[in-house]
Amino acid sequence: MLSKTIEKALNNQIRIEAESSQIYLAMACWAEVKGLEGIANFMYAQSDEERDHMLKLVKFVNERGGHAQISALKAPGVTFESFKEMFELLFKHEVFVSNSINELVHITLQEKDYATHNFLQWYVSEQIEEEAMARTILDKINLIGDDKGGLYLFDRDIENLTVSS
Ligand code: OFO
Repeated sequence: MLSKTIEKALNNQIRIEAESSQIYLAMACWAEVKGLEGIANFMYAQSDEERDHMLKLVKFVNERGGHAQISALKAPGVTFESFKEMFELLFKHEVFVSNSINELVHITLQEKDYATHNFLQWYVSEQIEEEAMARTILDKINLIGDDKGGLYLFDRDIENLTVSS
């Protein structure tokens, strides 16, 4: 059974994962209208993954005697200065999510909720992977700089960057 404190903290994370999905969906749309199909597909997949992260939390909260809250979401930014800016925002957002998961893990220890603590370990590992992936992408984008040909090749190759869900 979840304590009210844990239920509230998990519901907050549900909203963050839902907002992450929207943020990446907006990035996918921007890349698509710019004609960069590979980046768009990659971001659509990221958006789907974030929705899965949200659903996993929703099910956990409901199964543990809580009630998952489906709340209003903050609208994401829909345009970007450049792909570099877009991927910088993605990286920053993943770091923000990692901090939020860490805080959640901290609360479970304070509350002595070891079941939720155990459940959250999957998110801890996932964030390590996602931060690493975002950093790899940023490194590549920084190498490319303003080179259009480089961006074209990057767009072709980005779908091969595999991420687990
Ligand atoms: Fe939900 O993993 Fe990224 O943010």
